[in-house]
Amino acid sequence: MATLDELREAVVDGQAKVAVAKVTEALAEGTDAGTVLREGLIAGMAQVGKLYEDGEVFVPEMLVAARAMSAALAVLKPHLVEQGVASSGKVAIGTTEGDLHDIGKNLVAMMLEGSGYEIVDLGVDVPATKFIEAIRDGANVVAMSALLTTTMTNMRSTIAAIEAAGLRDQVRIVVGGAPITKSYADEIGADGYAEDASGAVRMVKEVLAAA
Ligand code: B1M
Repeated sequence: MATLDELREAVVDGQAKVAVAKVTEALAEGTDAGTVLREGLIAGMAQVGKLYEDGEVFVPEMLVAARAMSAALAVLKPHLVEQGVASSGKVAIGTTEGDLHDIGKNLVAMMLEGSGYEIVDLGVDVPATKFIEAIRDGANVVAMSALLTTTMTNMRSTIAAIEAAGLRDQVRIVVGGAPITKSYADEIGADGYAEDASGAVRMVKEVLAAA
């Protein structure tokens, strides 16, 4: 079986050590980091999501798969640097209030960090007050991630809270996550939307250039 198939399987089975070994092996074979990410890790996680939807796995299995993915991502991180991106921003990033999914957010944070941006990682389940605090501490970009249809609405209330605090013109706001679309981002008054982590790097660069 090809290394990327084995990697995908290790994520689905939640085998962190095997996933780490397979990432190392794939890189040693000369597979580029983006391919390892997309065709190994993200493809494995997508499979877990499908199995969960079909009632074939449950929350504990999703959790161990997520741990395997995070362990493998840590090994991949130094190889995921976007090249040639201008860096002049302090990005406060977090998953919206009520949302505990952090793999996509971590990936976005790591790509931005690799591109030279200063990252303030606020973690998961982040209330608007924490984003506001980060803006007052000098963040000029707020990056919000949401994976649940029930928590994506907290992006709108966070933007409203930033506005109410009189800070909206000091900060660019970018959003993303599986249920988010460009039209939703426009509707809630975000400055940018990206579908994936590489897109987020391009988006942050664009919104800062337009500021
Ligand atoms: Co959850 N979960 N989960 N889960 N989980 C989903 C999201 C779900 C789609 C599964 C399903 O039903 N098929 C579903 C949501 C349904 C919905 O809202 N419509 C779901 C559910 C229902 C739940 C619970 C409610 C389950 C329960 O308890 N009954 C619960 C909620 C907990 C909570 O948050 N309050 C829950 C819990 C969990 C675990 C804790 C077990 C675990 C998360 C562990 C962790 O993150 N540390 C988990 C997992 C692993 C998933 C799936 C399987 C995988 C998510 C993931 O990490 N994907 C997911 C199914 C799926 O996505 N197919 C699912 C890989 C990651 C790289 O992709 O996060 O999409 P993603 O990030 C991408 C892009 O979206 C984008 O870039 C990333 C890289 O390409 N992106 C951005 C993300 N943020 C961005 C920000 C940007 C720009 C781009 O700019 C700022």
